Amino acid sequence: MYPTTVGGLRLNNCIYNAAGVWDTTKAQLDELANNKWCGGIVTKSITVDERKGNEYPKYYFADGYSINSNGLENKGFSYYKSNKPKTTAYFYSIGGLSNDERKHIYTEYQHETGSGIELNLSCPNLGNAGPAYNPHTLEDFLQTFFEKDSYHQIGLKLPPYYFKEQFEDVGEIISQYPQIKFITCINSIPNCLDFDINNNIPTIKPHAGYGGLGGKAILSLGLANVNRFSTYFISNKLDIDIVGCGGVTSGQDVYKYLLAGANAVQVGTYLWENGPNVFESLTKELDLIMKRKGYYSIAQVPVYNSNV
Ligand code: RRO
Repeated sequence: MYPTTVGGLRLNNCIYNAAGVWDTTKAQLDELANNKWCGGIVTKSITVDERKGNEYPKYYFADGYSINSNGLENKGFSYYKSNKPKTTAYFYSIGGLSNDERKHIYTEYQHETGSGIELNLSCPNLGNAGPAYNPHTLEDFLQTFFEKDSYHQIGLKLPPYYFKEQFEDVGEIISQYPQIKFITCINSIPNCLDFDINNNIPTIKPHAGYGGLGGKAILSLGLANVNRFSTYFISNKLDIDIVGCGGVTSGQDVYKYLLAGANAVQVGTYLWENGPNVFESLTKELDLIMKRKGYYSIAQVPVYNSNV
């Protein structure tokens, strides 16, 4: 086991689920909580009211990658509060369909001790894109979200960015809000399409077949996003944790996220396809690499600084 902290919360292992995977029902949450290898739990992204989400089929998996357009299916915000498992670090993923709704959900959760908040500003499958897709909408959102003198401690789930300037712009905006204790990079890649060639139709039904790409295919983009932010935070002496997410299917991949600068790693598609036993196998694979290198703590992994 490799303990870590994310946004001030202690996790007994640095590997856990990605928001939206194995975290919608009480049975799933309990299964994660009872799995000692799963270091924390993030809920499915939450709205005030229960949502059925988009029509089926809304998830497709083949050849190591997935496309989803789940559409924020969740059981509503009180469900995730009353069914909070006792044992593990628990993060509410706040979805919300508007900025007002995000704030409303947040005010219900903010003073709960022992829980964290991962504010999802990057859902790829809603009509209007989440505020983090554009630095200007991100800045406007954060300005209204953090009222003066209010006490907030949150993390942000960010979309993938592609250009160095984007990381600098977003990094600078984030640096102005000491309430932001961690970021999670990356959400699925929006606007992806695949075909079922037997039937000459897209593989998923909502939004004309377009959805968010996850799985092995997005590992290197996830690593790059973690490392760009890690390098920015180190250069600017910012104490913000980074959770790596995207494309993990082995202990090697977990180790790569640690090298890139992550404090913890979330697992999405691979967990969805194989179930919670993956936490044990990923940890044991990571353990072999760590032992081979003589490391006993993730703090010993030499974080790569790309500012050269
Ligand atoms: O529910 C979804 O369709 C969804 C969300 Br909120 C998200 O943040 N990322 C994703 O791939 N799917």
